[in-house]
Amino acid sequence: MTWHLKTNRLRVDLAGLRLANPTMLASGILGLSAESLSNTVMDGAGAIVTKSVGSKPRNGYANPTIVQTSCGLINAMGLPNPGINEFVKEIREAKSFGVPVVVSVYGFSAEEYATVAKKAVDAGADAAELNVSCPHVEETGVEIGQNPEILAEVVRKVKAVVEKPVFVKLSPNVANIAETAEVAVKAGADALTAINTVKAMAIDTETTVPILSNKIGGLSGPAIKPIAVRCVYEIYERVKEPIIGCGGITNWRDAVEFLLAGATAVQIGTAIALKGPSVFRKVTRGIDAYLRRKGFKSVNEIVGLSHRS
Ligand code: RRO
Repeated sequence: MTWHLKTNRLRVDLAGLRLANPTMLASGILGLSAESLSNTVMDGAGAIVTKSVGSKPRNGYANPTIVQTSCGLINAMGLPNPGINEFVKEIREAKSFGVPVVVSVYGFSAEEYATVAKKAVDAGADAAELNVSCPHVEETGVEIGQNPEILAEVVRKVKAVVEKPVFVKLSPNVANIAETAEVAVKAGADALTAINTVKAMAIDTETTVPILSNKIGGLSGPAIKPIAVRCVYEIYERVKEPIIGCGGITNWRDAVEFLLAGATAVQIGTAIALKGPSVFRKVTRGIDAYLRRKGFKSVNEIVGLSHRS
């Protein structure tokens, strides 16, 4: 049985997607098999985002691909995925869970992003989230998100072939994230996800060498939450399109902070790895209790509220 707190207070409209509550599974930690997605949905996620998928299968980097630090995780998975042709089966199965399914897409060219996004939507995806922000795979990810011309071309090419909402996941590893957001929106993005991981590394003091096989990876978890809140706040001041907050959310208060900064919904990733999928129902219950305590009738009333002060 899927758990959902059935109240209108928590419903959100995210660029046309209807969510029973504003929590979403972030791309990455889970999301390659329909089975792992299903556990998350049963624990109350309002929507799910899959692991990033590309045009061809990819093994990703050698181990170690993940290291736990005192304030979060650093990963350099290297985009492991089975390729979109294989992945369409998982998308079809995930559709049966009863929540919107967002497929995270990457490519090495604008054409590749468009081809993969179209196949995902044809298989039933309710939206595509363009990963233009992976911090450590060459010629995709942040190399696209940091270049306004290429970013705009990617978004335009995807929008030309996909009739479902297109989200763009932004990198914090840029000089001005609001400017990048504006480029994406002008090219047709329907919503923005902020943020992907922050470039980071860890070194083993005994062996004296970097721990990850790729040496550099992306930091997620509580350490990046204040960075992510600032990014959402800055984007909200610049664009009208909905923002999905992501980065270090572990409890309801973190989620409320993102909503006040301007997020319409929030994505949770690392907290699932650290605390398990029950985090969705705890965050959802906490948001609902906060709204009731403060006298708000809908979660929408607090989106961007911090800007009015
Ligand atoms: O697969 C990864 O190594 C990865 C990706 Br695609 C991403 O977008 N962000 C991240 O931290 N890791």
